[in-house]
Amino acid sequence: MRQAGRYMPEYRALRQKASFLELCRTPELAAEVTMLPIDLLDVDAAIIFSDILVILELFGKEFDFIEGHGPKIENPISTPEAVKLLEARDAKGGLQYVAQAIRLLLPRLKVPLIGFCGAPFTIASYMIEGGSSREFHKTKNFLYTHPDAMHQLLTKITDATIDYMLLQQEAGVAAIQLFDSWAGVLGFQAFHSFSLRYLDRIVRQWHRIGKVPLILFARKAGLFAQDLVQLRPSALSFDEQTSLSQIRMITPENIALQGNLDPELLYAPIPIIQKEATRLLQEMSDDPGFIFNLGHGIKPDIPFSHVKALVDLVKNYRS
Ligand code: 1CP
Repeated sequence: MRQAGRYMPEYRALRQKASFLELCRTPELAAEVTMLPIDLLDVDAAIIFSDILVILELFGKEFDFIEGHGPKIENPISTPEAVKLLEARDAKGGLQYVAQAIRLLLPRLKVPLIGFCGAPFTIASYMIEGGSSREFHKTKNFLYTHPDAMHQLLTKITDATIDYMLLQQEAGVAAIQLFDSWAGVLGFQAFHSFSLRYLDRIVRQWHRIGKVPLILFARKAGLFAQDLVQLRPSALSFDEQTSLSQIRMITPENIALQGNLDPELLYAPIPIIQKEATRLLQEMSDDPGFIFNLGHGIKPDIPFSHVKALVDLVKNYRS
């Protein structure tokens, strides 16, 4: 959940020297940033420093991160013809730098390393919008107007995603988290057709070829919890809009539940952070399959000391 990032002075110092994409594409630097939360916060697992959008490289799509603005993707998809022309190269060819960063990290880490990628609907939405969006008008227009082309696009992304997950598995990650950050913007029918169906394909395929656990995170998708549980990933991760103890009632014991403290809480004074985090820990204290996490990423202007106080509290908590 963006453990590393601009809220860390050490990360900001590295960013003075290199752009975000340079950090991602240079294995030694990506490894260095991955280590920051381990060394400075002492968290129980590392997540490889990268971004869900690097998979666009496999499709030959140029993109960049604009300071203060977010991602910008060249030639966004707007026609079925553009989908037909899309072809992905092998992850081995295009994303070898991620595998190299993973390999550099394994001997340095005493905690498990998590790999990750974006889920097909979320990646498709960036390809169509050309960047961040609040309303996803272009994506929704495209999927309703050209459902066949949307399915073709999602199929191509699904295949590339599985290939990329395998690359990370072979490089040695201990688990893989799949981020469907924007599935929650879809209506009931559209969610089932354009997000869930492809998550299902990935989870089924992973049951066959995956050797490491798959953690599925779907943001603002608590309403669809039942459907997500039925996919049977190793773990499900939710944002702060849901109650994990309620979701546990419909989730078999062998599926871990991860989440879901509101990252906005980290702006509050430390005693309040401690009180709210303790509440979540107590809510889930009888649950051996609970993994404490935030509901999503840490904002750049959150004080580092607040994050550190939260990690210390969780690590010292005894029910
Ligand atoms: O912290 C870590 O070391 C993990 C690395 C990580 C992860 C897991 C980053 C680094 N990004 C992500 C996932 C990611 N990226 C998601 C899924 C999680 C979520 O829902 O928050 C998404 C949607 C993105 C796309 C993205 N990356 C955006 C756009 C968000 C939007 O509103 O559309 C932006 C701005 C980024 C940049 C980014 N990615 C990561 C960092 C540290 C940063 C900031 C880069 C910087 O300016 O230095």
